[in-house]
Amino acid sequence: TAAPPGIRKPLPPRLFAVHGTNAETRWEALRGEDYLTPDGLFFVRNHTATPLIDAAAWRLTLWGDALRGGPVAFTYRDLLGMPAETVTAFIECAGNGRRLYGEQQNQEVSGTPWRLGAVGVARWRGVPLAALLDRAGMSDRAVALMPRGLDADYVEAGENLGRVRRPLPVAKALDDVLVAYEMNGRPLPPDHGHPARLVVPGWVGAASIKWLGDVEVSAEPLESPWSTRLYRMHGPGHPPGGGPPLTRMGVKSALELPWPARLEAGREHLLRGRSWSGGGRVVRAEVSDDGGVLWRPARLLGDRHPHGWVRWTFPWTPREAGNLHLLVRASDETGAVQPGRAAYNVFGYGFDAVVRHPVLVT
Ligand code: MTE
Ligand code: MO
Repeated sequence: TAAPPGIRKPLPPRLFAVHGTNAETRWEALRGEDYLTPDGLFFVRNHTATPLIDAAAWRLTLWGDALRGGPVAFTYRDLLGMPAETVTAFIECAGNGRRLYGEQQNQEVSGTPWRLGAVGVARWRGVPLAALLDRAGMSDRAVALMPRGLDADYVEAGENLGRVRRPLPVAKALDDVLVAYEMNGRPLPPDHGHPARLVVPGWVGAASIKWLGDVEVSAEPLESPWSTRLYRMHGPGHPPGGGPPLTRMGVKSALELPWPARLEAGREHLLRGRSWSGGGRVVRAEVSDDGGVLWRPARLLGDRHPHGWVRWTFPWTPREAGNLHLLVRASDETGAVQPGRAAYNVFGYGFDAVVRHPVLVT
């Protein structure tokens, strides 16, 4: 089935300078789409406006007291000339599902009220950050990196927090972080970080800095508001000042249905959906239509990338008209299972509970 009309992003960002974008994918638009989220349906989360950067004039500078020599700048051509790697990975906002703290747990949280559409899977191609650090001469003294975007300073409630930047542990950088210049086989679109962005597989989206301009390589720990205040769990049950900086995303599932969905009674519907986890491959997805008493397994489809999602189908015949909820519960290869309730925190990060998808059976 084709996506319903009017849900693709209608105009390219060249025509508008949008000051802060929170555009989430509609899950029903993914129905009939392939494994990857098409660029035009991929959610966008910008703190300010999408900068338009000329790739030919762009430089990525590595600098800091943990380089053996001075700063090293890479051009776009330099990147294209280095050995490339490809990774299929989701990017997901830490606050994806935030709205469900209110809708489902009756808890008030602050931040962009995403439902479940602040996630997408793409095939990213670029150069491992490890290769750039190696060329720049990172010394053994390095303990922290600070990748920073070229977009404008972010001003929140009158306070200038500076350019979007978040410390990245050296171990993760050396493991699987990519400096990506392609998304789904084409140069990165402006909204997704052209000419180059980080892709930090499995971790909160905020780690995947777009419009990457420089990376500080430091012998001392580094911090920014995106690590000290934002992207930590605050509130009752969490340490004063917040828990540790958020890294890996939990397990989640979504149905490729409108919210609420309308389905006809007395005939079989082939439900489709996707489940994913920052902890590793999803190995099981189960569906319940009776509030979570009886769970039946969904059929997992082929493609399963460790940092991507798994698609599944579930044939379902609603018996009679009325309102009900469809529930999906997934587990990943580490044994993590979606809980019945997500852990409350003031900013509403990490909503990983089983979602009650409202359905009107007609
Ligand atoms: N990088 C920069 N430079 N500026 C930003 O506003 N937003 C971050 C991250 N990288 C952001 C950024 C957040 S919070 C998320 S969730 C992801 O980018 C979103 O990536 P996408 O817009 O490509 O979906
Ligand atoms: Mo985000």
